[in-house]
Amino acid sequence: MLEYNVSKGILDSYHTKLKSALDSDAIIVGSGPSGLVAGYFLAKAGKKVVMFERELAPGGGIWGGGMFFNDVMVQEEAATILSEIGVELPEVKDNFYTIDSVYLASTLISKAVEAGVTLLNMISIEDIIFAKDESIGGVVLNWAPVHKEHMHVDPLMAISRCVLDATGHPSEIVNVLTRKNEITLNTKTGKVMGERSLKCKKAELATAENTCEIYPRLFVSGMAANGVAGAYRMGPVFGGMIRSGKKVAEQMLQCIDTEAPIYD
Ligand code: 48F
Repeated sequence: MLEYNVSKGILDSYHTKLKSALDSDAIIVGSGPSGLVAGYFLAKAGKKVVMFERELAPGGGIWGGGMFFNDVMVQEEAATILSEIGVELPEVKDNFYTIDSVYLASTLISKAVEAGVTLLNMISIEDIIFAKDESIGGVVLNWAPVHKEHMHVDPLMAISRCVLDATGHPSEIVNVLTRKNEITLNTKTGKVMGERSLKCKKAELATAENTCEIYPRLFVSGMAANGVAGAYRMGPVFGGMIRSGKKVAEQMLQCIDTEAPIYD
């Protein structure tokens, strides 16, 4: 009977979680630093937040530090945000905190989940759903191994008041939106401008600046925001990602408090 109860317990619990995730205030695609910080602040504000992550381990690019040396750098400007979340900071040196990347990833994940984010890993978002007025009304999901194995399996769908593309360098959600539909983005050219090469200082400032509602009810944060806006990359410096996560949460809160999308 123990065998039966273990299996039944997991199935009951997961299906309750997944069914509830089908209708939320905010869907966050990607659980890197910007997505986790955004999720934390949205959930803290009392919103129903669902985060989809295609990998087994949430945390995105935090774990690997720089070239597997598992430390990351965070500037003073982002330190207050980390303290607010409950991340303990080491001593500051030359305006930088060098933070153990395993500690940062695991703490941001646990703080986001404790705040109330429903984090569903091993699920990949492959497309978006349009609401009646052509704003974004949700996402199309499938098990990540279905994509990895190129299986022909139809997906399921989840609706939401707003969606965040926090997929990092590939800006996957914005790219699928523009590839499949003739739409205009909130960028200088109206299109995806593509990521530029590495320029730390400029890229760090640009990450927060480029964080925005890129299309009605679709937001971008972190490297996805820079990739869409034609900005530089920056390597293992994470202050911009953290500031971007907090900024996008504030923008999404305003969107959530407007009228809900209407569906056909
Ligand atoms: O890349 P990632 O860590 O995003 P970020 O918040 O942070 C970037 C930094 O890690 C680093 C950097 C800092 O200086 O440049 O690269 O912009 O995390 C993105 C997460 O999204 C997941 C992916 O597995 C990763 O964990 N992801 C990407 N596409 C999808 C996805 C998708 N279609 N569905 C679900 N998850």
